[in-house]
Amino acid sequence: MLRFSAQRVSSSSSTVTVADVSAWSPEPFGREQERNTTMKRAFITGITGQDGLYLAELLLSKGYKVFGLMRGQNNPKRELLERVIPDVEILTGDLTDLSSLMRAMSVAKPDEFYNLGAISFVAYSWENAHLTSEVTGMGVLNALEAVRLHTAATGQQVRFYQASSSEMFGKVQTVPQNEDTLLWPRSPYGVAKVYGHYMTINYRESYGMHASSGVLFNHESPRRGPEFVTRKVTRAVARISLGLQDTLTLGNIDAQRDWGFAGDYVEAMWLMLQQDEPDDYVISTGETQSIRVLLDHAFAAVGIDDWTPYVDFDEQFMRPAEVDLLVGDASKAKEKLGWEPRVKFPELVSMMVEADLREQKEIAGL
Ligand code: NAP
Ligand code: F7E
Repeated sequence: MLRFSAQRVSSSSSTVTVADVSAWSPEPFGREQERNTTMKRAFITGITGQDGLYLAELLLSKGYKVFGLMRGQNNPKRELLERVIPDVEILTGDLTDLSSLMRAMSVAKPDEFYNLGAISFVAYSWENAHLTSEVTGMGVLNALEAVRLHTAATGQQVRFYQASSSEMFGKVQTVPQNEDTLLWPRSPYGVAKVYGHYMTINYRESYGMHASSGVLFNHESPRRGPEFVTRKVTRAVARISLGLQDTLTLGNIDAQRDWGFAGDYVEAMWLMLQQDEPDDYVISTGETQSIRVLLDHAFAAVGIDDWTPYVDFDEQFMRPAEVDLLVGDASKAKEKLGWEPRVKFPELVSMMVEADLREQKEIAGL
């Protein structure tokens, strides 16, 4: 194992606590739009994921009847859904099975369809490229077809949101990236997202569907899966500070990402479907940080200034092709949706470390 050497970048003190996170309730962007959504029906694929949970909470708070698609015959996240969002009606199905989506549509009869389901872990997509293409790529076609066929059969108009990704920019052709930046994906996941992105545009242009694509940059939260680098770091930092773990092993810590808070980003999804016209929008903070800076902030949150003794390098976490730098330009979303991110990077990291400290103390009985 190799040790990293720290490149010191300023870290900041924590300002947001876990209590702040659970108390986080969206100040509505555009109250007029909110009043008009009473008793709308929404259908969310990927309901068990980070964004699915935040979006369901947001829509419930706006008075929606929410349906969520859950896959598998005994999904271990059912208990989480029933505890956190008990008012959501769970429907079983899979993005690779069009008939299951059609059946779910006939029950949900949604006004709005949010397609968040995907195999979303980029590193995994090289080892499971075909499956990733089926779920993250072809799954979008199935979702669009389910909407098209449902509308043809019932006459009901359904607005569609596709969870596109900054990973589509890959080997970035401009800095910062906006809606006009050439796509150059660098992973099977990125390629599958490009397919879904253009298929969404194609259904909008071919069938006049109200189909919008949110090109979201990385967004994180205490609900982020532990395989992603932010959560991997904040959980390890919590465990190290509690004496439950000695070191943390990472890959390329020089990569730079534009990290925002998932709670802010699901608002942008909803806003896109409230517009008269469908469109594509970049959603980002406009600020980029390296993983080194993430380490600075996360370790500083538990009072450790020099993280180098705690961080190791392992080749297994390097990727066959890396996305070195992402930074988005969300000015179109600001201008047309009135959307802006509210949680800054230092607050986001503090929020996640605090949540992991609580969770790890509880698990360890401390
Ligand atoms: P996540 O936490 O990984 O959640 C992915 C969801 O997709 C889970 O609910 C998962 O269900 C579901 N899923 C996986 N395979 C499926 C299948 N075959 N059929 C139906 N559902 C399936 O992802 P997230 O962070 O919430 O992201 C939501 C969406 O935004 C994804 O499409 C992701 O690619 C995209 N996105 C995310 C980011 C980000 O930074 N978070 C940025 C840009 C775009 P299980 O729980 O059963 O596995
Ligand atoms: O990696 C580097 C890694 O896995 C971020 C998904 O939500 O955002 C996410 O994809 C960076 C990469 O996220 C480790 O090489 C170093 O450069 O947290 P990540 P991602 O690949 O950016 C996009 C927008 C999505 O759409 C995706 O669905 O961190 N890195 N060492 C590491 N990454 C991980 N996971 N683990 C490491 O040990």
